[in-house]
Amino acid sequence: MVPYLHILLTLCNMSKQTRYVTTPIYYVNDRPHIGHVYTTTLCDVYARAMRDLGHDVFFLTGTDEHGVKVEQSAIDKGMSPQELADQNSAEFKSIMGMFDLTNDAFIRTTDLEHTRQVQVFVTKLLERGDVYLGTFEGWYDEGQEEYHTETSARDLEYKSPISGKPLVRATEKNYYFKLSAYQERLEQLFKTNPDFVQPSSRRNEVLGRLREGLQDVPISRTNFSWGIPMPGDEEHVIYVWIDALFNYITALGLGDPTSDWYKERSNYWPASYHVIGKEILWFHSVIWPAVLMALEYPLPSCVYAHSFWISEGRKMSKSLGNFIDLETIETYVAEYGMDAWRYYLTTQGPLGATDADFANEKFKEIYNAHLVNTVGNSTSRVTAMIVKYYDGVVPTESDGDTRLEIAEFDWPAKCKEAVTQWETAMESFSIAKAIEQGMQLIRDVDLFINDTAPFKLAKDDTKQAELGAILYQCLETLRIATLLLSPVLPMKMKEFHVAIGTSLCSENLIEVADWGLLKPGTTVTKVALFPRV
Ligand code: ME8
Repeated sequence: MVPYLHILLTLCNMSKQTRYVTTPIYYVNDRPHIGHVYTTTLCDVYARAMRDLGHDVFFLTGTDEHGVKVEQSAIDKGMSPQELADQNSAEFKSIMGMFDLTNDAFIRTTDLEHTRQVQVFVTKLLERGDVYLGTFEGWYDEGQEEYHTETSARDLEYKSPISGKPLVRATEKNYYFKLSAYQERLEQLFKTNPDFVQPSSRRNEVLGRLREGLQDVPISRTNFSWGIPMPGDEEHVIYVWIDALFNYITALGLGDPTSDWYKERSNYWPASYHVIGKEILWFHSVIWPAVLMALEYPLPSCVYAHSFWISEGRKMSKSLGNFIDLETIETYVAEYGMDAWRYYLTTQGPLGATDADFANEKFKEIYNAHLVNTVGNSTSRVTAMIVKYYDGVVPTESDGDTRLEIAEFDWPAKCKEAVTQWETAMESFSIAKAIEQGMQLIRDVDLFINDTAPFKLAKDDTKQAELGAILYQCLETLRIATLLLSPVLPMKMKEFHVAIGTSLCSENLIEVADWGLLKPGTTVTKVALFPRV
C-alpha cells in the first residue's frame, strides 16, 4: 500500500506546473512605503491563487543593497554600508510578516550565494565577448543609478525623470555589455511574443524606444567600492543594476549547480511574472532579456509593469513628505483590518496604465460599499437566517429527488462560470478582474434574496421546502464566492469558512468550488466580518 501511495504522490507532484513570481528587490537606502507593499501584495495574491489552483509556486522578494546611494547614506549616518544594509533590509523583511505576505524566499544582494553567482555570470559574459572594456562618455542619473546617452539625456532635458535633479556628465573607463548585438533578437521577441510586456501600452513605449536603436551599456563603476568586484579587475565594481537583475536567477542557484538553492529551486526558471513599477521597465524588458539571451537562458514569460500610487491627488515625493509610509499604513490596518487594506490596494491600485490616487475618503467609501455592505452584509444575512429558521443547521437544496430551481438563477452554472473566469484572470495577472468574479456572485446573492424574499416564506408553513432550497443556494454560492476572494481576504474568508463548517481550499480550488459540496446538516454560526467604520 505505502509504495503505491508514494508513486501516486510522485505522479501528482510531477503533474504540478511551476509558477515563479518576483517583485523588484527594494533599495535599502529608503524606508518601505505603500509602493513596495503594493507590488509585494499583488504578487502575494497571485501566489496564493496559484497555490490554491494546485501549482508549485515560488514567490521571491528581497533587497538591493549595493551602489553609491547606499554607500553615501551609510557615510552620512556614520555607519558602514553593510550595517546600513543589515538594518534596512531587516525592516523590509519585517513587512512580509506584518502584511501576511507569503514569499517563499527573501534574497539580499549582499548574500554570499548571490555575489558569487553574479561573478560567475559576469565571467561567462566576458568569456563570450558579450562584456568588454571601453570608455563611456555620457550622462548619469545619480538617484536612479542609470546611465543615459546624449540623445536620451537631451530628451529628458538633462534632468532625472524621477527626482528632477540634473544629470551629471560622466566619462569613465568601464566594462560594457554588448546590448547593441541583441537589437534584432529583442525586436523579434516583442513581435512574436506580444504579451511579453504587460499592460500593452507599456509594451508600445518600450518598442518605440527600442526602434531608436540600442547602444552598449556600461556595467561597471570605479568611483566607489560598495559593490561586487569585477572578476579579474578589482578596481571596478559591477554596476548595481546588473548585480540586482541577476537576483532573479541567483535566488534559484542557476549560477552554482552544486548549491542547495539550485537543487531546490532551479526548476522554477523561467519566471512566470516579473512584477515591477513602470519606472524600471527598460531594465527588465530590454537589458535583462538581452543578458539572458547572452547566457542562453530561457526568458521570463511576462514583465508586468504597473503604474504609480499618488497620494491625495499629488505625486509622492520626499520633498513634499507625503509618502504613505509604514506608520500611515499601520493606522489604516488598525482601523479597517489587514484584509481591508489588501482589498483596497489590489482592487483600486494602479495595475493598469494609469496612476491611482490613495485618498482617505475613497478608502472609507470602498470599505463601506464593498466590504461592509456587500461581503459583510450578505454573509451575515444568510448565516443569520439559517440560525434563525433552522437553528443553524444547513437545510437541503432538494425536495425529495427534485432540485428546486428558483426563478432565473441557475447557481451551479453561474458559480462554474465565475470560477473559470477567475482562473483565467488570475493566470493573466488581472488581479482586480479576478476578485470581481467573487464580488459579483455575492451581489447576485443579494439580488436573489431580494427577489425571493426568504423572510416572507419563513412565515408560510407551505413554503418550507422552498425556503430551505433558497438558503442552501445562498450559502453554497457564498462558500464558492469566498473561495475566490480568499487570496485577497485570507483572514476574513477563513473566519467565514470556520463559521459555516467548511474549509478553505488548499491546492484544488477547482474541485472544492464544485457546486453541492456544502453538506446539508452542517452547523453554521452567524458572522459579522466587517464592522462599519
Ligand atoms: O527600483 N507606486 O528599487 P526601489 C507603486 N532596486 N509602486 C511603487 C511606487 C509607487 N509610488 N514607488 C515604488 C528599485 N514602487 C531597484 C529595483 S529590481 C532588479 C531592482 C514599487 O526600492 C514599484 O514596484 O526604488 C517599483 O518598481 C519599486 O517599488 C521600486 O523600488
